[in-house]
Amino acid sequence: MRSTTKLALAAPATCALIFAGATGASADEAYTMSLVDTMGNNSGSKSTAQVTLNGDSMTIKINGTGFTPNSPHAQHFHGSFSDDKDFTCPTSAADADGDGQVNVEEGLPMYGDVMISLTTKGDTSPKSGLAVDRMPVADADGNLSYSRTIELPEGAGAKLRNLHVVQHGLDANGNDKYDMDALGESTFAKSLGVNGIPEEATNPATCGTISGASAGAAPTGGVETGGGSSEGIEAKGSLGLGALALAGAGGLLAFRRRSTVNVEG
Ligand SMILES: [Cu+2]
Repeated sequence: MRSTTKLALAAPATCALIFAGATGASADEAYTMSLVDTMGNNSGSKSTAQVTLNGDSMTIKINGTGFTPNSPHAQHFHGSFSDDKDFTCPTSAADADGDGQVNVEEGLPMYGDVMISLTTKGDTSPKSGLAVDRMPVADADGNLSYSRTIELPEGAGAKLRNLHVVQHGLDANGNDKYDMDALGESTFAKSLGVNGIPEEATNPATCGTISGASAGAAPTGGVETGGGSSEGIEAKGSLGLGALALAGAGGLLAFRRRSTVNVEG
């Protein structure tokens, strides 16, 4: 009887610790994200992303396979820092023109604009969304590896759970390179004034949500698949075709005070 009482008393303390971790108040937060082809784009790519947050300092490590070899792969956190948006990873339902590929324009209403550009060096704002010269390059075997610590805009760390990672670039016709023969020219790049970019280079290859990631200060081997569900998906916002070129992060920093905290554990 007595030990039962002790157990009951112990529970709230455990909850409090988890809560502190989830808010980033006293400990690093860590997430292991599974990035997969939720779009049905036959990219053949998949990655695991490990994100560690300490306030607004984020360390992200991505390791993936099945990428277009010797080619750059743009990668971003997409979505919205706002709590009242429901952006998430697109499914094949986003393929509006039915060509078997969810391209950038078709994906944007579901996955939202670029919030953070996961470049290898220099600027990480949305302005660097198409900075392919600073994006990771897959090796000759199609393996991609990326690691960087990024100082996020003030307050962004607490809102990172609202975002998801998208990696771009696939090889639709299996000739180990980006070319016009498979899918033609990227209408998205063209809309931003950049001509001659193959659609293969800009189409999304993988996506994964933080909210669907396994959380905890010490990530275990268990990896959940990220965001393949169509539940709760709603096409919100404008197409925002100029989004990648959008003015700086300044406009993104009007964070609302968080009213609820999602606790996993
Ligand atoms: Cu992106």
